[in-house]
Amino acid sequence: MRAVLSIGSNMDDRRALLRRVHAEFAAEMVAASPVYSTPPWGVTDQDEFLNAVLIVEVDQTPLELLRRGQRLEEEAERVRVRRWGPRTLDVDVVTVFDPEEVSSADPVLTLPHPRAHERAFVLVPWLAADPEARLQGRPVGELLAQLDPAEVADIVEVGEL
Ligand code: A4P
Ligand code: MG
Repeated sequence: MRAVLSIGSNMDDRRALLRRVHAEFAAEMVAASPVYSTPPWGVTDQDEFLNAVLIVEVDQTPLELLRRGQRLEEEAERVRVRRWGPRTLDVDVVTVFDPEEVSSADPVLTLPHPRAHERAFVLVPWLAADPEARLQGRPVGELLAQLDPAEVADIVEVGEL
């Protein structure tokens, strides 16, 4: 199956933490976005994030992929303090194609990720990694056009992964 992963960090050596995820999936990588500096979304009194999107082709189930991401979070010594709060590493599964796009309302793994469509820090990198990207049939560029332009303009490219 093909999966879109959103990775983010706003603590410690952020770029090195994102690179660790990239290294984990190196052999399965279809495309990777550049790295973006992004203002915190949700809880705003915290440091800026670095975010990126990876598109991977894995021989795993969606749940196995989620667990693999969570293992990387644990290896980054992520501590869950509060929802949407500061974190060394977050690995979210944005959506999965197997070969059709998978839908799941399971709270353990909701697909597509329920907030992906409203997050410029997910959509901007995803579109950079895949100009043809679609979420539930809708072009990602179209979803981006519906967001606050100021929010989109705040997603600033800061080099390669
Ligand atoms: N879960 C369900 N569906 C998924 C999915 N598609 N991908 C469950 C990943 N996890 C999924 O996540 C809580 C639970 O969601 C997990 O047990 C998993 O089974 P968590 O990572 O433990 O907690 P969290 O990340 O604090 O909560 P949440 O709601 O996942 O937060 P988000 O939505 O990940 O937001 N601002 C910027 N600029 N950049 C960011 O990367 N990230 C967040 C976190 C907030 N603000 C941000 C950023
Ligand atoms: Mg998360």
